[in-house]
Amino acid sequence: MKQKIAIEGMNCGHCSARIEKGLSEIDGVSNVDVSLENKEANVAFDESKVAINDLVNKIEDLGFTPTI
Ligand code: 9UX
Repeated sequence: MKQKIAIEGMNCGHCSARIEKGLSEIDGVSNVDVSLENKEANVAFDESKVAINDLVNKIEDLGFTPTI
């Protein structure tokens, strides 16, 4: 499935790159697009392997504030 997640706290392109890398490393995530401009991530994943909460927790661990 695909999920859009709003993200507060990104201030530069390195922030969005860190989130893209972090989400991409989760087993079962197939595509990640993080937009600094739009303050959001669009993530495609296998819902038998990944819960939305796993995505939220990863973004929080990286120091940002996600909202579904
Ligand atoms: Mo850029 Mo983001 O210097 O945490 S990496 S603001």
